[in-house]
Amino acid sequence: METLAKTAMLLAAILLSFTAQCFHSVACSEIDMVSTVVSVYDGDTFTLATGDKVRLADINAPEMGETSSIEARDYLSSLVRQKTVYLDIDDMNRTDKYGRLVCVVYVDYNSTHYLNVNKALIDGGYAEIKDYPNEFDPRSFVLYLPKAIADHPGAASPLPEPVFVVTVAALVIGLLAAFLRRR
Ligand SMILES: [Ca+2]
Ligand SMILES: [Ca+2]
Repeated sequence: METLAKTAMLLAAILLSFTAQCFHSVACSEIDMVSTVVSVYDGDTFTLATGDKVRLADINAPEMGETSSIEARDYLSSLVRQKTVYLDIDDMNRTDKYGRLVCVVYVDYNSTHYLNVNKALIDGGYAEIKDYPNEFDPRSFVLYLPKAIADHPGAASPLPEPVFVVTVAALVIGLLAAFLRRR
């Protein structure tokens, strides 16, 4: 009986951590705002048609005046200027200390995928990873994000539905409680 209870407890713990990961991955690929970019300041900052300034999350491009700063700015400009951008805004702080929206930025890549601009700057060697405290983990960035996942989190997710995982976890915990009561 004790072994069974231990097994059930272990199962419940695994399922709960898996559930947390599901919610995390869903939260990490949401589109919070759609706008157009009117100007690009440097390799990690631009201005939207709404007047809001955006700072790309968890990356660092050279400041203007530093080596390669023009190349980084021009590359970011080629990806976003006068284009529609899909912004995943940081749910933890929303803006940085300068009032800029902290975002993972997506642009249309093709009919099925967005391009992750933050990741494109890293992969192109124009910016480096700087993992600030926010909702994002730059190590989990993928270059091409399926639109189905970003627009309808969970619907086309390769992960099991969070509701299903929660139900199974609740069942396991219920069983565990029943075992403990009978001891
Ligand atoms: Ca967000
Ligand atoms: Ca981070």
